Amino acid sequence: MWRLWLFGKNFIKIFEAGEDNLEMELWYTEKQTPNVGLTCTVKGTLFRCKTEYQEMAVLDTFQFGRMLVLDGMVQTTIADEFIYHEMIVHVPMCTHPSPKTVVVVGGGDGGTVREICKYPSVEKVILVEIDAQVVEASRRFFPEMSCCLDDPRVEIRIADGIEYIHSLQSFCDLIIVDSTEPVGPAVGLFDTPFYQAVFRALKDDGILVAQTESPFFNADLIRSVFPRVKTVFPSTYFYLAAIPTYPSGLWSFTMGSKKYNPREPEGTFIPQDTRYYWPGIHRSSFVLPKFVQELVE
Ligand code: AG3
Repeated sequence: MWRLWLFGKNFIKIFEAGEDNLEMELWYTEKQTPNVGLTCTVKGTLFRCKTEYQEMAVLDTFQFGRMLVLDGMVQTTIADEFIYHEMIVHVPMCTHPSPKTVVVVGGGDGGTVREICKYPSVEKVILVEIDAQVVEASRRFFPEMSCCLDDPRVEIRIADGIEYIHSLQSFCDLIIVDSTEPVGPAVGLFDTPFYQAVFRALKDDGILVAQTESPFFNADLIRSVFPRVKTVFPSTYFYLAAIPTYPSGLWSFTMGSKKYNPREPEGTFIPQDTRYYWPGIHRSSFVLPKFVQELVE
């Protein structure tokens, strides 16, 4: 026997009437491409709503724990968020000798901010998230990720990241674009005018890092985005991480740098409480399979 309990409009929880197994299986599928999906059994839907910008769901999955889904796309899960957040943060942070001011565009879940806050050199972190409800949901359902949002160095701005970056000049050491896929309000985050604004917003030795999707499924995006960053920054780099819940599991990051070379990182502080990142992974993440190398040549 199973029972569905409804709390208010959105909060659905499933309780087992018996002692052990649920008799009914619930599955969630992200259609990653028209022909491929990621499918997980779910314990239940913890939260679901339509925000001003997107449709949001927080699912409790058996395999990956709590999962944040925006417009049907898995953004992050308790089980594998550490890989993405460590790699989008520590690779640029350890490349720079002493990053003090960091701006995060997107990243309302707070996972990226949590990793940045590990650095004693950091004086100011500005999180620019367009959707206040993502931040609220993360505070409520993902305390593991949102835990540093109240760090005194962190300022949260609910605003359009593109407009905000355009307002800055020689302001920060690092800009991290922790965005959703290039749909809706995020489209402009993958375009040349935005990268030009990022260049102006950075100090003379500043660094840009952006998540740039799967080399396997999003080759066209990488083939167009990488040259855009390259026309704006004196040096451009491309690196990879293995993230189980993202399409194809192989994920990419693009770095634009004014001065520092990530292959010769200059950071003196190396975070120790990581589970994916370490100096060996830092170096090896720039070693690309041939088919990926071809995308960025
Ligand atoms: N942002 C990138 C997630 C993209 C996943 N794509 C997909 N599931 N089709 C992650 C934000 C985490 N802070």
